[in-house]
Amino acid sequence: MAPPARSAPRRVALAAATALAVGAIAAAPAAQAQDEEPTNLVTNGDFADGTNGWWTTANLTGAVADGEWCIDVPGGTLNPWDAIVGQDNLPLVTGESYELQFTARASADVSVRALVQQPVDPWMTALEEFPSLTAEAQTFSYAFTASADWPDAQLAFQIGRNDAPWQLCLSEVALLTGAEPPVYDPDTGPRVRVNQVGYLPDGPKRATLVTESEDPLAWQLHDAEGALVAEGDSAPHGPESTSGESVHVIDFSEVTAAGEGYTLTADGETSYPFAIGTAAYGDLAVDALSFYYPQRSGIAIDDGVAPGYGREAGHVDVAPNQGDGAVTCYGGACDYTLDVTGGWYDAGDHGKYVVNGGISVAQLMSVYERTLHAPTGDPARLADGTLRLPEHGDGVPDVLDEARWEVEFLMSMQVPAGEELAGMAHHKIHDENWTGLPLMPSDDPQARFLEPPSTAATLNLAAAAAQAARLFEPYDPEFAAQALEAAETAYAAALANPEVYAVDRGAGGGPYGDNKVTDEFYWAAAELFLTTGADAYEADVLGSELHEEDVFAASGFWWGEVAQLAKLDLALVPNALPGRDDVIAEVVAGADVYLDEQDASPWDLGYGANGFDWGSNSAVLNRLVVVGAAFDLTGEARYRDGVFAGLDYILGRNALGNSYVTGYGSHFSKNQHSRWYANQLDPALPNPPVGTLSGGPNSVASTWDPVAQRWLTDCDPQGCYIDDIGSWATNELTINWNASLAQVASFAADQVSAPSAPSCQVEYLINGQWPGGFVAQVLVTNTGDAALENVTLHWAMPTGQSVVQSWSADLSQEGHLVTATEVGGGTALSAGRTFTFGFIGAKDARTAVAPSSVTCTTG
Ligand code: 9MR
Repeated sequence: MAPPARSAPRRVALAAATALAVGAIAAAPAAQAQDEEPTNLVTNGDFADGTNGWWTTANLTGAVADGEWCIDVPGGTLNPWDAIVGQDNLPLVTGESYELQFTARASADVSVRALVQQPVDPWMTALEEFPSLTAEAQTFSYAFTASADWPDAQLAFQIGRNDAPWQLCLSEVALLTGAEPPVYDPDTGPRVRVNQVGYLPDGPKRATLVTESEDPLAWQLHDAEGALVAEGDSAPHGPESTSGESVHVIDFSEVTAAGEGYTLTADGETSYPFAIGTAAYGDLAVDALSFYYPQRSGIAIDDGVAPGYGREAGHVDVAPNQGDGAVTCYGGACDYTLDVTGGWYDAGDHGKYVVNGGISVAQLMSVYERTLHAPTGDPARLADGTLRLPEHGDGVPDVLDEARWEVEFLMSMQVPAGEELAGMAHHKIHDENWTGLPLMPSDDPQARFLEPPSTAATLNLAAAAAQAARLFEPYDPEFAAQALEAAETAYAAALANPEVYAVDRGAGGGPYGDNKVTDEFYWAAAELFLTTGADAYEADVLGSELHEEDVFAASGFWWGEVAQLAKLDLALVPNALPGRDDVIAEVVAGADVYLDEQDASPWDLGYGANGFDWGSNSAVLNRLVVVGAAFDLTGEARYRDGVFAGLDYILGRNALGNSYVTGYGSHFSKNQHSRWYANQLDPALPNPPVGTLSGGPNSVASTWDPVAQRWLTDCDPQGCYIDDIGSWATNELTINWNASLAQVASFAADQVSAPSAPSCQVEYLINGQWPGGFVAQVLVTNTGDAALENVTLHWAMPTGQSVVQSWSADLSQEGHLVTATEVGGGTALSAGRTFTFGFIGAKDARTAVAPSSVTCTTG
């Protein structure tokens, strides 16, 4: 990456830094003195004059000796800012670079927070660092460039948040003008960029070579033993805008032999190792879904279930938590309280937001629902006992257990009957003010409040609870009925209050504002239609202005744009909507657009032509969800291949050579912004669990967070990312982003083996229906040359239908899945022959439809 372009800095002599900021970042090298001397803005930084010029919070005492100020810090404080030493009135000038230097030692190993910031709310920071102090004195040195004129900036060392008392000794503090601007020089690894996890054996295999060469370059693929497996020439592409690099594409798709530890060499560089094989995708699906359990609020996390992540329950009514058991509205806006314990923490913060909870849990439920209906779907991968969560043995697929944790929370956010806006959902619940890092959920001392209800949140609840109702029906009909009632009440309340928009008071939690809710109305109507088949919801689906609109062309889906979720489910979940084929065609056409954009990119990255948004990795993955849906709908291999090629970018084939999934690949994100996976700030805390997605590059990040502001001032979009816990705008973890990863990983995990015996062809006919019933006929034909033994069929029963009585096969149902055995009386199906069986089914008022796919197994 090119160094930031700036007006010529004044050159100064600085003492060499002996301690550096995080990982890949190095402060700019000390420059030679030229004409201008640096000014030290700090008064009495050598403590020659005692503590003159300095202030502390009232809980600190100290003494100066030999130019060192030693301060006794009390234990038992929770926030970094519960104990501060500082100095005010430091004038900062826009565009000027400064160097903060100090020497510090501590009686215990602690990390503190060093800030140069506004002295008043909103306390915007020009510099935020977390130096780790030890008994040995270390000199720290941090450069930054001011992006605003602050005549009265504050230097603050926040030293609270420790259980035990300790002593800090500070000396030689200086804030020098005329510093070299900081340079971000991330470790991008080998210039041969590959998917560091694995390529589909019979799928596309491409790598991207970063090189200035204009001519094709020779490449060699070696196996783990170093044997040459294949070779060829790269295809020059030239400059590419999202990366700011000149690149070539290397295509080794011809190699199909599965194996671990392959490497690709070109232009004198050898890639990180990778597999040809999909084994890792099964693990990735499990890990991406197991991310949610330690993200749960209101329950102790069992270390035996999630090793390394055990912790006390967060936000139950145990001090210092004030608890989510009886939460009232901010500013006394209501006279009731709600028990909103449970749910998932949204992200690295302790807030719980209905809008984002809704899309996240919907995507998780769709992971499960896809396995029911897609031809390659394998529900066994998500069965009871498959994920790292505590509800094993309850007979319910684990992914549904996890989803229920959130759906119940969403339902608890509903305004009670009899109150104003009854049936609406409160937009969010979070702390009065933002908490600091690190802070375990169980240590949060703040009051928490319900924020006002909104139409968007209400419709998110309606959509998610409606989907839950159809998925829980066979496992827990009582809960399914409760969820449906909550969904229908919410939908009615939203119709009665269609323009109640979230108001953000700008403190303590994310905004999640959304003033366009036609898409949420459409989504909720679609889910309610799919679950109930009711005419009123069908009419609302067909009547939505979005039903006729191409909702795929403009952008992918995300928490603020959910119309695609409606179309995806209308296309994928069996139903009798008039004109459903048009919806299916629209999904496929949307996938074609995404795929065309992806194919045009030398990174197979079909995203980012207009810059990279907050959570760009989720945007990339959500587009792949659409491409995967096109595969499920058409069976055309190019869509499946597109999903895998698109995953390359997430897993390391990118400008930074970084896999954005913790624990996957050779070089991966691991310092995501989180108050409790805050290992970067406190070695006693863990990094995020394996399978955690980072938000990813954000090309306007520098307008948002202080770390991005400091380091990402001159980045090309793909490079606007830093694996630093302080960069919430590029490197947070969230429930919605991991849901995107879970959907794509689960799709990938299902492509390992063909689920149907290839020569077994099934036709499923509904031969007649009447109020309350239907008759179905199933024909199984052996299109191959050899006899098929023990033909067994599986399908998911469409919502609203059940088997009553069958003939010429035995039908049994478990969960949603019907299994037909003894087909043809259990005899072998000879080549070219057909078996037929049939059944009478019961149905609700809607038209009975065939399942989306029927799987045939033999042998
Ligand atoms: O993901 C959200 C992104 O789309 C918004 O642009 C951004 C600013 O409003 O907020 C993001 O969501 C954050 C939320 O507000 C608070 N919890 C952490 C979320 C991820 O950074």
